[in-house]
Amino acid sequence: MARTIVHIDMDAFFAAIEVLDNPSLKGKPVIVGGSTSRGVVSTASYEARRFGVHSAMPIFKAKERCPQGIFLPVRKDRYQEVSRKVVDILKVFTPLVEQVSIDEAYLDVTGCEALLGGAKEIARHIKARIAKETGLTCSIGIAPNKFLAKVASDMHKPDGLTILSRDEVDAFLSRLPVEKIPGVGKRTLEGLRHYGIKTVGDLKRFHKERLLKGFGKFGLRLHELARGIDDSPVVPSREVKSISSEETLQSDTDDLTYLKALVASHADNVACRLRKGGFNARTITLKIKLDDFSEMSKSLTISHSTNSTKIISDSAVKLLSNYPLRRKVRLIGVAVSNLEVTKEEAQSSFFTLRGKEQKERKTDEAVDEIRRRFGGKVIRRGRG
Ligand code: TTP
Ligand code: MG
Repeated sequence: MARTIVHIDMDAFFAAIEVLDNPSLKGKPVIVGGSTSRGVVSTASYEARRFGVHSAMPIFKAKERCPQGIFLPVRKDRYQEVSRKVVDILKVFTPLVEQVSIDEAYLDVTGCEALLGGAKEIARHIKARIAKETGLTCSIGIAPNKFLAKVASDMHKPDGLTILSRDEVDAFLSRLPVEKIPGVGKRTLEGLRHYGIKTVGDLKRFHKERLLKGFGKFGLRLHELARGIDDSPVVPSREVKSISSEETLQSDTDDLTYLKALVASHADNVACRLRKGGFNARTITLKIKLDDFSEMSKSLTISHSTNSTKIISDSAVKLLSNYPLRRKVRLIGVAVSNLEVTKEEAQSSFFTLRGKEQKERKTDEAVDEIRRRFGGKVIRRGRG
C-alpha cells in the first residue's frame, strides 16, 4: 500500500534555541559549540553559515572565518527539553512518531489525509503548531518512504516544505548528489567517486554486483535507494517504562541463601542501568517462576525514588524473605518501574545524605566507574 511519510528536521536547532532564549541575538551569527578553543562547532545560525561556519568545524577555525560571531556553550538540558516538547506536539497528529535524533523525527500519516487534509495541509498544521508552541521553525519533507522524506526535508531549509509524489521521484533522484543519501559518509563517497558515480542517477546505472563487491551489504541498499525503494517502517519510539534483569537457573533450587545472592546481583544490574540512563525508580518488583511453571511477582513502592544498589537490593531481598516458597525456583529476577528522570538537585544533594548513605553512594559511583572502564562483568556485587 502506498504510504505517506513525513520527515521533520528543526532548523539550526541549538542556535535557534539560543536566539529564542535571548531575542537580542536575532539576525546575528550565533555559533554554539565546545567552550574551549580546542572544541568543535555543534551548529551555527544561518547568518553564521554565510561565513562558511558549519557543524564539526574546530572553534578556532570558526573564529577565523567569523570573528564577529557570538560563540555560546552547549546547553544540552535546555535543548532536550525543547526536543521533548516538539515530539509531544508531533504525537498529537499520530502515535506513529519515530524520533531519530534530538531534532528530527518521522511520522507515518498514511490514511490520515481524510482526517487532516492533504499532505500540504498536514505539513502546514505541524509547522504552525510547532511555531506557536515553541517559537521555532522546522523543515518538512513528505514522500512515499523514509529515505525520500528525509532527503526532501533537506531541500528547502530553513522553514522548508517539500512534497514528493511517486511520479516525481525518478526525476528528483537522477540529479541528486550521492552525498545527500543518508549513510553515505566520507569513505563511501570516495569509493563512489572512484567509480565515477556523482549523482543518484549515475548510481542507478551502476551494476548491482559491483556495488555489492565494492560496498558489501550497504551496496545493496544503495542499489535500492537509487530506485527510490525503502521499505523500512516508522517504528514509534517507546518510552522506557521499566528496567528488569532475570535469569533461568541451571537447576531448580530452594536454597534461600543462594536465591538471595542472585536477587542482590539482579538488583545491582538494574540499579546500575538506572544510574546509566539517568533515572530513579520507586517501585521494586521480585519475579519468580516455580518448577511447576507457575509465576508470581511481588512489588513494593518506596516513598523516595532511588537508584541505589543497596536500597533496591535490600527491598528485593525483603520481598523474597517474606514470600513462603512452596516449591523449587526455576527463574528469578528483579524489575524496577515508576521511573523518574534523576533531578540535578537529587544528584548534587550528596552533602545532605547521612554518613552511611554517602558511603553507599560513593561505592555505587566507584563500581560504575570500574564497569565503565573495564566492562560490566569485572565486579559482581555481594550483599553487604
Ligand atoms: P542538524 O539537524 O544536523 O543541524 P541543525 O538543526 O543545527 O541545522 P539544520 O537547519 O541544517 O537542520 O543537527 C541538530 C542539532 O544537533 C544541531 O543543532 C546541533 C547538534 N549537532 C552537533 O552537536 N554536532 C554535529 O556535528 C551536528 C551535525 C549536529
Ligand atoms: Mg536540524
